[in-house]
Amino acid sequence: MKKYTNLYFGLLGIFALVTSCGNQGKSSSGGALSSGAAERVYVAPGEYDEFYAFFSGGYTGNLTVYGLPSGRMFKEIPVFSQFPTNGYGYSEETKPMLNTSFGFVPWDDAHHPDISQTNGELDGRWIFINGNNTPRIARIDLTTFETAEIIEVPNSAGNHSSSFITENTEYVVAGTRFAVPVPQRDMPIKDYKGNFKGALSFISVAPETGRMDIKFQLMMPGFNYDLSHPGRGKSHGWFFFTTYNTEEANTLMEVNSSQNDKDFIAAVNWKKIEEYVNNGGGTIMPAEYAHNVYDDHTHTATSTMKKEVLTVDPTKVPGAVYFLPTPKSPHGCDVDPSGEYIVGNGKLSSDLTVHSFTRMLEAIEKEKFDGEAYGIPILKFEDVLAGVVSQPGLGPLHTEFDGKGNAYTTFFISSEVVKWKLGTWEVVDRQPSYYSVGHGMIPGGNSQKPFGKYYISMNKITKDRYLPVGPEMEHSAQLYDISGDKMELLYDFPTHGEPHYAAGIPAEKLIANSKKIFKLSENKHPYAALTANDTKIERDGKDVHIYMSTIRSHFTPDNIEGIKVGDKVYFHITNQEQDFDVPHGFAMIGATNAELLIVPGQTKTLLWEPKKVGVWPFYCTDFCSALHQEMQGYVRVSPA
Ligand code: CUK
Ligand code: CUA
Repeated sequence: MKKYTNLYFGLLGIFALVTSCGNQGKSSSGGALSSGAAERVYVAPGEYDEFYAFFSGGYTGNLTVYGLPSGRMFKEIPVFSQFPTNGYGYSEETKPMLNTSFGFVPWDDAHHPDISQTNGELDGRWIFINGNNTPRIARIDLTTFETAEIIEVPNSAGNHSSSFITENTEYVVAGTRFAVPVPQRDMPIKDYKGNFKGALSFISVAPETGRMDIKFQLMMPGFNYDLSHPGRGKSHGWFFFTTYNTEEANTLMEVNSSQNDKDFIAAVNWKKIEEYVNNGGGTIMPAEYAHNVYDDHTHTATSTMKKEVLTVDPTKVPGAVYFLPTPKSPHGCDVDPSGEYIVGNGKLSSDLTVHSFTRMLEAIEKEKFDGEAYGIPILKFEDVLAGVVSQPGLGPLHTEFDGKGNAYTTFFISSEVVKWKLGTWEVVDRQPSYYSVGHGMIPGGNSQKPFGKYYISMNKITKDRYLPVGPEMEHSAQLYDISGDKMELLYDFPTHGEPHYAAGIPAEKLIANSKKIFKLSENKHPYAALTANDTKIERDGKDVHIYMSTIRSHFTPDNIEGIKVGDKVYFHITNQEQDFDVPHGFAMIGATNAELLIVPGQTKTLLWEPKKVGVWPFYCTDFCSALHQEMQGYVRVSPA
């Protein structure tokens, strides 16, 4: 115990050293900047980037879209958070997206995006991302770049080992970081050990629509499930999860959860469990969770509260789950493109551990076990080990693959990216990162076919890389060219929120299916004003529905009378434009629901509850035409 505590504090000391060198005034690129770097990131005006990169926003709850190699930010896609820029989470149509069993939760902590795949290759249809805090998984439609669906994950807390997907997008997986009582109940915290559960949720994705549904929850022992990765190729059908806190400590975690020499990677044969549940296995449990779906034709989300979930006890399905001992609180869990190697990065280990899928199967076949934990067989470390990358750096976190036999592991404490060879385990290159890198990303790095041209490091500490902007800096990404033998640092660019991970895809795979216009003729919104004749005002008790249209450069109607203090006024605004990229905005004085941004063909609704008598203006917030400043109107509010 002593030993590891010392190692841990020793590492912290080195971390302080490494990060403090950023304080010495002027930054340096580290001397590794290659010649011609500028040319290789330069995308001329009017030209397009080669890749899209989707960065998680961390505590912004959103996703940001960047181009590579330019590092230009194209868009922020609202997912789990209210977004004043376009009224997401404020408009009546989008509020249901943020509904949960805890009520309306307009925020989350989004960590890991993953792009859908077909036959182990990126297909660019959807991107999934997890909400850690109030456990949720979102699906974003990559034809519209809009959040299409959010499903809450019950019996779970700290939905961290998500949202990774299997090679035909059969499942998106969600694993709980915090073990919790299942079902939730009033019980002493000290009774954690042996009583809390770690739910691993397998959420099926419908092949055509992408619609998510929790197929089953595997009720694992109460460890912390940190990260996960699907098997692929030969290991398709398996999923791997790193665990820490196999000590099952519930207090003073930084000491008490770091006692064991090895924690586990849990290998889950989901095909076997799928078969088991398809044959009627498992137990249906009451569980409340929201399922929110956005419809592109009504332009409206609906939220349904589900009442039960199918759970599976892993000890009831022989051969379904094994534990692979892995040193020192492994964080990242990454499977290489061939599906053979499972890399477990022990945060507090000085070596990288690589397991072999083939050896794992052989050991299982021979039933060579080293005891069990809660009825789950533990394999022998030596029997599943493929190799060790010896002393590559300090504080390994995450590994990416270039598809050319190389792996790239981030080291938080020694603040660097280390390139090493699969099979020989030798370190072949290293580059410093500025500073303290978390994840790295290679476009397609989670698939069988990575595009090994660029590597992005997502750095936790920015310090002196940009002009100071007060005590809080945006985070920083760095772009490396990895097409040659050595990594070359090309470029720094700031990122928004706290990107934990990113997913990249060749631009050409998305451009072909990109949607530019919602057709007015396909608008099925119940309050749409599709033609000039459809605009009207309807009163129903205190509710007033205004069917309003907008087209350059006026609102219809633009003078509204007959409204009283205490009314609920719904402005249902249809943008009748049918040109690409001509949105109109709508803002009302004193409205607490932010504003709307209505794209062509769409209808969106702002609820306004007038509090004061008077004549109150509204206007278009998006500079849409030469007569944008004329896009305005008045509402007369009379006493109740
Ligand atoms: S975690 Cu953040 S650096 Cu959420 Cu993927 Cu490792
Ligand atoms: Cu419409 Cu400005």
